Amino acid sequence: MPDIVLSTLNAKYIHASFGLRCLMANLGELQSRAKILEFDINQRPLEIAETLLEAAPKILGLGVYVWNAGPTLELLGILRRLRPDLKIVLGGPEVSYEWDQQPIIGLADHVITGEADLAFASLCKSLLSATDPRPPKLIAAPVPDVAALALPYDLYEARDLEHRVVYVEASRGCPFTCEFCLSSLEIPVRQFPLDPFLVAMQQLHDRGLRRFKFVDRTFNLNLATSRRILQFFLDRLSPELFVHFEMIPDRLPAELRELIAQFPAGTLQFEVGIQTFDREVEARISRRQNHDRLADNFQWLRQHSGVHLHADLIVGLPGETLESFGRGFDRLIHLRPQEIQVGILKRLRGTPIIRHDAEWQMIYNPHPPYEVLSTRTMNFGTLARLRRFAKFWDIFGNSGNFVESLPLLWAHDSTVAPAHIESNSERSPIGDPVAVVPLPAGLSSGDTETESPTHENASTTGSAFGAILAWSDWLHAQGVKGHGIALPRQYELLWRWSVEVSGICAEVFGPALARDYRRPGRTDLPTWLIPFAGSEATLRRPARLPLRQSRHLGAASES
Ligand code: B12
Ligand code: SF4
Repeated sequence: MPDIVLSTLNAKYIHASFGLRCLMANLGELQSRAKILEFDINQRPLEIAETLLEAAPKILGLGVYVWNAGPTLELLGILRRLRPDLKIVLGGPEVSYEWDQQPIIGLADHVITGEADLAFASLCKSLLSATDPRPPKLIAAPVPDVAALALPYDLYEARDLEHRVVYVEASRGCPFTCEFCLSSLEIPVRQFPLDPFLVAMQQLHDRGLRRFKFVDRTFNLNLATSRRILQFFLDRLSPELFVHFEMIPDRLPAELRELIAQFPAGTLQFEVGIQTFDREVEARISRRQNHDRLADNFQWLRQHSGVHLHADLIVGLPGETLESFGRGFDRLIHLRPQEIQVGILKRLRGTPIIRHDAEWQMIYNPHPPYEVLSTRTMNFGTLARLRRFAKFWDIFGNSGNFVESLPLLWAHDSTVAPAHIESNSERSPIGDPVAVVPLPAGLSSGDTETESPTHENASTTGSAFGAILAWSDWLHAQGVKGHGIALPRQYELLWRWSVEVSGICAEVFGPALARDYRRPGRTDLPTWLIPFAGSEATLRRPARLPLRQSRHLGAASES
């Protein structure tokens, strides 16, 4: 039986906890007396408690994050009652700030705030030795010298390497000060010594790992380090290799471009935070970015590299309006990232964004993940609408399932067959409720979804944002929920909205939709789409990459 159990509830099974492995790696001689037991938030606290109690540890260390704060509180309630003698130690970003307001703290024996790689080991030593005086309940971990830390990579097991997202880090901290982000508090930036780090990457590679996910906040900060890491992977190219980095968007000097350009399409993924394009909002939340350089870098990446670009925008920042967010979304669409993640602002514990609460009437949900509910410039209804927009955009835009057909929703009239425009002078731009084309034979009429879309956004009609918002409003009006929509139904819904309701030409839309359906290598086709199938061979996605990325890649390689 282990004396120490390190545990957490990950966001999903596929996410391995990197933080726990860091603590384990630095336990020194106590490591042989410790064990990691990981769970995910879809498991029931009662079942988790059963597994933890079976292990019968003396000390239980639990990693608390915004995604697991609720179930972890429930878990602790159970454990406290059944094992009052168990020493419970909490740590992680969620309990590192504003602990005095959290009921979970009352159930713990000790809380270590900040980076606890070394502090957890010291606490365990004290708790397991009878001689030491009782350590305090609240322990602020001194910022560790990362050069002195033992690296955790050999703690990834074979099943992690095969089935889970494996996180790695070459640096900690961020020099920027975006007020919504916890990393803005983690200054200064500290680099792990590069040689031992690359040795560890080599060992992971030797063990078969081909998908590396870097958690560094700003990978492209230190040019020399970024270059060496990129060169490391360039020297180990293989069809399965996939490397994810988080980048700042306005820094991509020639020395980095030269290496990036050498990677085959789909090998690199860059997650690029844009968050907002509104100058005033940016200044208000202390975020600095150069828009011209950002646009130039995006254009270069799309034209000269095969990098999969995943860009982030935030809804609900103080002072952001529906219109300013829409303009930002359209601007980003023009920069052509393969994915745009639309996230709702969260008021993370410890972040300075709260200084705007009074002036911008920021109201947040009191429960994790503390999403914004209403602001002076976006009321509850608007935010609810944008939350749906984000979900539907993810299903229909980011999924890569509709790369050819979806843009027709906001495309110009040039995409409509000229003969059709002439024969239907009533046809208006996207959003007009003109049902002009009958259902293709075989498409079940099922629940009739031919109501008019809402038209609150005349000002945004014609833009990608306006088009997707109108589509999202319509889906909502049909009672469609933003999850669990079977793929054939997605195709059917998109057809109905585009052709029946919005009046897009069926002869243009049908073939595009059929090609989208077949792009990932599907050989079948819904019967109602068969008339539009054409004779071209089925388009196959490259099988080696994660599904989403490969669908986008399939589309890019055809254009
Ligand atoms: C990987 C990751 C994820 C993964 C999940 C990983 C998992 N295990 O399940 C995914 C991609 C799903 C994810 C999602 C989200 N994430 Co995230 N994510 C990260 C990321 C990039 C890396 C975490 C990591 O490994 N860090 C490196 C390790 C070394 O640091 P660490 O985990 O903090 O661990 C140290 C300390 O916290 C402490 N510690 C940790 N565990 C324990 C346990 C004990 C007992 C002790 C004593 C100490 C301790 O010691 C560790 C070593 O120093 C961080 C940013 C970052 N770079 O840290 C954000 C971060 C953790 N995420 C964050 C957020 C806000 C989110 C989202 C809400 C974002 C969103 N979509 O809006 C979602 C929520 C998902 C959901 N379902 O609700 C915040 C967390 C805020 C909070 N209070 O928890 C972070 C810090 C980003 C930020 N800068 O704001 N995320
Ligand atoms: S949003 Fe990105 S750049 Fe800004 S503080 Fe957070 S990690 Fe750093």
